Amino acid sequence: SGEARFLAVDLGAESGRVFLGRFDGGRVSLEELHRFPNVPVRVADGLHWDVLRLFGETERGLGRAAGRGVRSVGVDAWGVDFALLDREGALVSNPYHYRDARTAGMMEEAGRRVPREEIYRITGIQFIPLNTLYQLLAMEGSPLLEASDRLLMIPDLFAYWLCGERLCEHTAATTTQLYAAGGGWARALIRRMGLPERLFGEVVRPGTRLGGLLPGVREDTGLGEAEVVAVATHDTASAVAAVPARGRDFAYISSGTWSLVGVETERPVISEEGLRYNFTNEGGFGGTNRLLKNVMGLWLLQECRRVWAREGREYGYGELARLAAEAPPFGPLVDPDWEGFLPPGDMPGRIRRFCERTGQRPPESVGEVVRCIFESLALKYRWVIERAERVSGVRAGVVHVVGGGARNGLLCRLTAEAARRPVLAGPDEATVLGNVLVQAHAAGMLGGLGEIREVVRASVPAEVYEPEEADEGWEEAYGRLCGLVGLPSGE
Ligand code: LFR
Repeated sequence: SGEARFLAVDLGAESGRVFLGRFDGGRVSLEELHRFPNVPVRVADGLHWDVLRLFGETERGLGRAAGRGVRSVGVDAWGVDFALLDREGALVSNPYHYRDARTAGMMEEAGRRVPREEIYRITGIQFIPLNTLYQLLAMEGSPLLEASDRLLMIPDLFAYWLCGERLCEHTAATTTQLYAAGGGWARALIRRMGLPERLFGEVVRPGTRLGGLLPGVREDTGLGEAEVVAVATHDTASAVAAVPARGRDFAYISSGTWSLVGVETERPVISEEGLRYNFTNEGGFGGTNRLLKNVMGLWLLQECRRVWAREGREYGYGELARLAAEAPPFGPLVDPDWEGFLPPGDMPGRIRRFCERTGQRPPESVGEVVRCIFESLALKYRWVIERAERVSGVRAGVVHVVGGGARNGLLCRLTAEAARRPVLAGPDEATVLGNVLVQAHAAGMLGGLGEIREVVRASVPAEVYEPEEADEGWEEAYGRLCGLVGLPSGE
């Protein structure tokens, strides 16, 4: 048949999934083959990802496509985290989780070695404690680092375990804050930070064919001829590639554990204003740039839900949205990006304390807490979108919401109201679609980004949320949110 089949592995902070993607030249469809939880493990030296288990589950998923004529496999995952390999390719230790506390104080330490402005000018990357740079500084003097010969980002590690090639893919490498905004490792910066330069190896562009599966993988999965493709391996890069936009006048929100909010530009935008607002410039497919900010996202809700469940109150996400819809609007607000919300912990308690310290009556019922989270997120989206427009010169006439958050009708509606622009929601599986369609590109079936987006538009209808007429409640709430941004509400 004229249909090509691709396997997409998408590793997220909450779960990993394996999909079979079918592409007939005009439309793409997905079949979920396997889904597994991604549960970090805390041991004496810190919080880790269980990558061996994740790889085992990945192989199980891939095995479900045995005998189905798969052309290639692509892996994407969250950014900034990495594996260290020794010179024979063995994993030196279990990768750390970016929410591990060891990076405390490391942004300041980096600034003592190279001034902040200079780090920004070289890399264009936001200052956020989870970056690879700060994780590596925290490992200074560690015997693990001495034993290491190569650093691979999480998706690079999986590609290596699948096909034996130890290579770094561009979009994931940009998230390290050790990569030059113009492309390539920032070697002088790496040296000035005192980090071992040998760790940083060859970089490939998204859409590069890496080679066939290792014999062991063939045996474990029953997949024969499939090859491995380096897709846009940073999950957010895959998601943005699959935003069903026409033209350039749009903002996007890639909405999952994080909300990545920004615009697309032709090249990195590095300016004083960009630095002041701490915008990041991450690499996209086809040489594009993603000018965006990390907004804390549904993490706030995920952690509340985990804490409530521990107290014996189990809520599904649907139920939480219903309770929030019934709660009164324009109650207390938080800055979702307050540092104190970053680590795992008692999120309902932190939200309560944030409100108390900023002179607001804290939310009480579960519905009020969720409403507070959703309204705070929607207003922070507006804050970021307006500043992204200013910094980039892009006019965001519409906001595309992609990822799991596109299924959250209440949050989409609140976003349209708060941001005073139409929201186009979907696809919810943008990351997987981006992964599959970059493989179709590597197979020679699709040209550039414009064609990829055309396929997404033809395959998945977007849901439209139009904002109502200007609303005083929202304007008042936005003023309050602006007053909270950047306040040190430290615990
Ligand atoms: C989203 C994401 C973000 C990155 C964060 C941490 O899944 O990849 O883009 O900032 O996770 O890696």
